Amino acid sequence: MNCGTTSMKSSRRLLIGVVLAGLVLIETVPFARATDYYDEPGVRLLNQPVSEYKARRQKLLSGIKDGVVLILGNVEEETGIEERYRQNNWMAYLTGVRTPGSALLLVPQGLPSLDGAREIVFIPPRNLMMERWTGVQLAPGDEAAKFFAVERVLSYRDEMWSKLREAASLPAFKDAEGQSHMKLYTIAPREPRNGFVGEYKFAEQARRDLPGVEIVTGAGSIASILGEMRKFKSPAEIALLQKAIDITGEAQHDIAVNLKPGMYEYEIQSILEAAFTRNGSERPGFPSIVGSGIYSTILHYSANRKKIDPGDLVVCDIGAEYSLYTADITRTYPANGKFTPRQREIYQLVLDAQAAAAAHFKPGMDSNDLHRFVVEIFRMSPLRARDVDGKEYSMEHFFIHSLGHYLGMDVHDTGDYTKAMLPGEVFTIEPGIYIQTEKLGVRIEDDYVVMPDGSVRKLSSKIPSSPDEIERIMAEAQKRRGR
Ligand SMILES: [Mn+2]
Repeated sequence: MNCGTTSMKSSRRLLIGVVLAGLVLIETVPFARATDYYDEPGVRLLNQPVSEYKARRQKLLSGIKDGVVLILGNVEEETGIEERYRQNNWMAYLTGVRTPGSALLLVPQGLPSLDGAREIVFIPPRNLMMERWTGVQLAPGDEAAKFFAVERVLSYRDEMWSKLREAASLPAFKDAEGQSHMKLYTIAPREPRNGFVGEYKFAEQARRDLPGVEIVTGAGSIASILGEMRKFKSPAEIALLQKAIDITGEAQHDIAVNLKPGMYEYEIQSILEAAFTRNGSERPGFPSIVGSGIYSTILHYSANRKKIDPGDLVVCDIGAEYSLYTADITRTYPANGKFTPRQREIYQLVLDAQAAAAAHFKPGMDSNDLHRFVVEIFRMSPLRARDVDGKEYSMEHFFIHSLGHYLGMDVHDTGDYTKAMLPGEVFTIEPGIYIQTEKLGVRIEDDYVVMPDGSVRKLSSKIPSSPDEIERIMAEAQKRRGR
């Protein structure tokens, strides 16, 4: 964002003035209809059936008897100037609601409803002056309730606090002295951290304004219940992940046909992220890693500033996000289109280890079982390399991270890694070997789902990873470029 900085600043000042003027106009305005532009699929609600969201809310509540649940959505900072708005994963998972500044209040069965409602979404009231800047907003009310498939959509935040006070004063929560002992289950950090400041402040205010109410945020609270729920992907979620993976495949293809020595890593980044955007991805699910030469051995290198040299390997660890679900696919390319014999033997070992791990999976295993299996494969290999200490080691010495992770709305998705992996869980297998003394790093990462029969299916099987095929694709592209 280089040009236009000055005008951006003055329009921000203007915006603040307009917002103040607009406050007097905040009220329910009747004419936001289904024909408004933001009603395109995937713009207002995420791309899943509302029945999915409802089922998740019911499942969450099935274990809660002694209180209510309040989930806060993300607010839009600086009206879209600082960064693009993204709903947080908890709110998105339970409602699909994308509206900035929203919240969800849930009352379990067995407790009295709040004026007939157990599922209430709060969204900001419409503000006509603001809408000139942010677009038409859905108003709280019956129409929004129908869209979101909840019983009420009320006004954030005044009505949220009045509903919380109403819940706390239910007779079911009161002791003989009339003091409320309601539990309020929410997701909030102990300290205000990046991205969770609103949640932290909410918990603080709840402690202050709702006397006697116990705010439950710690371990064993809804964050861990929801975290375990999020591990299992429904067919609708797997379809979104598949879309994210396919887009990432397009990006890997564009890397393979454009990569050549003399380019900068950031040029490759721009090519792959263009493929993301062109194919409907909203953003990269995590910072794109394009690491060449020595940086192929640095795991979370994402500066992407180096010039790519002819003999380099280039590790490209990337993932498109689609409707808030992210892929995570790594390919390693020879910069000049051909692996050296040394690069190829390391590459083949990593590729074989990945295939062996997927084939080795059996129901009841956890991710650690697969990790140990791959460590053993590397240990048994006859290959050797020297580390920076001058000593020679077998290959498991150069495999320094864990074999994989759950994948979903977070790239390192939620859930307990010590538990056996079950059908519907999506995870990565990404063995890697990183030999700094040879500036040689290889990582190959694909995305898998556990099938109902307990086998493992590779969701990214269409994205080439065999060294022969990578060399063939790169050679054909070089021929087309005329060299
Ligand atoms: Mn990964």
